[in-house]
Amino acid sequence: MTYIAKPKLHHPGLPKNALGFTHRDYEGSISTLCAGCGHDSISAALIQACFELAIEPHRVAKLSGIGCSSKTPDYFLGNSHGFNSVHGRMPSVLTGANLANRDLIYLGVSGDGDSASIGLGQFAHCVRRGVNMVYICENNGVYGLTKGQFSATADKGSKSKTAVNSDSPIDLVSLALVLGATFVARGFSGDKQQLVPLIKAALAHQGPAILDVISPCVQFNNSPESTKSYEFVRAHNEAVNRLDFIIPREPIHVQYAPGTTEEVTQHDGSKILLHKLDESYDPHNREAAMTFLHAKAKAGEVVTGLLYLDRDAEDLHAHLKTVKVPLNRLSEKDLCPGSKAIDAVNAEYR
Ligand SMILES: Cc1ncc(C[n+]2csc(CCOP(=O)(O)OP(=O)(O)O)c2C)c(N)n1
Ligand code: SF4
Ligand SMILES: [Mg+2]
Repeated sequence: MTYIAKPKLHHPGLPKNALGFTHRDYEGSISTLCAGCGHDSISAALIQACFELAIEPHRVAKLSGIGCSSKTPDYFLGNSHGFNSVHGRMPSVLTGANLANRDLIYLGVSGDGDSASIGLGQFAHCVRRGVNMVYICENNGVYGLTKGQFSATADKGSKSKTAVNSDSPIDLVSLALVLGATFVARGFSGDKQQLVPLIKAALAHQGPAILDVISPCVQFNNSPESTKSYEFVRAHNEAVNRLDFIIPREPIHVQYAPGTTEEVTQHDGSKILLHKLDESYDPHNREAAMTFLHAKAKAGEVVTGLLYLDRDAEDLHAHLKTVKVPLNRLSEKDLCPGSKAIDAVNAEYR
């Protein structure tokens, strides 16, 4: 319960990360979600990823919309910045915050209703603009918070208590690829081993990192035929790769057979060891990724893993050529160069 504070005390033997923080330092309030909700597993994966990366909590800004999924930022990183925006409007608020202060790590947390229904336009524009962020959609194919209406990712033909969905679903991963996202992945809340390194790699990515995480709702849309249920994903999960994520200061200890593992260096020097489960799958080919996803979806498979990565990604600040100093730290002198400078600029257009 959010009003019950977690005890501050913890076992003195809890492991500490490079900053001397324990896992507890990355937790938040006690969750009010239903027992078994996939969203809680994603919060746990986020806590583990940030603990292992030794991220300073005050450097993270969590932004969300409205929904059970959008409530979750209260349940992790209690010492970080947080902003719960309006339904479907998280991306524009995140974009504004990112433009004002490029020094923070931006974590957008949303749901399938929040992102693919009311917020579809906002989702599209923040991706195509290249905002540097990790965007997690906790995808259960339903409006959980408002009691089970179909969202825009619900399967065609799926049933609620009162209706059958006749609309075609939107696949956020395919959409993110079309829109130019430079890091695209799909995870499953029931597979933390796959999800934690995906989150870590996304956090290190300098650009829009889209993570669609299938996160079953145990109250609604939970039939075995639903492509967002535990049963379905466990039976049809086609993982194309698995990752080990290595931060720049860490040596690589993992042994791997050449040909089956690819070492990918990101802009910040972090390395992704990509263990290929499907050798034919190339996560650097946007067009091939789209074709592959469509073929597998037709065959009833749910593809998970790192689906696309652009190693040379650039973010919105690079596109706009903004200064390296965060804009909110510029002084009046920097922002108002004086009438002579303005006259010179105006003269260029005459
Ligand atoms: C402008 C506006 N329209 C509708 C709502 C009602 N509403 C609240 S949450 C929600 C859907 C949430 O679904 P999703 O984003 O998938 O989150 P989930 O609860 O499934 O995690 C809706 C329609 C609202 N809060 N604001
Ligand atoms: S209604 Fe569904 S999405 Fe919301 S907390 Fe319960 S299980 Fe999770
Ligand atoms: Mg939902």
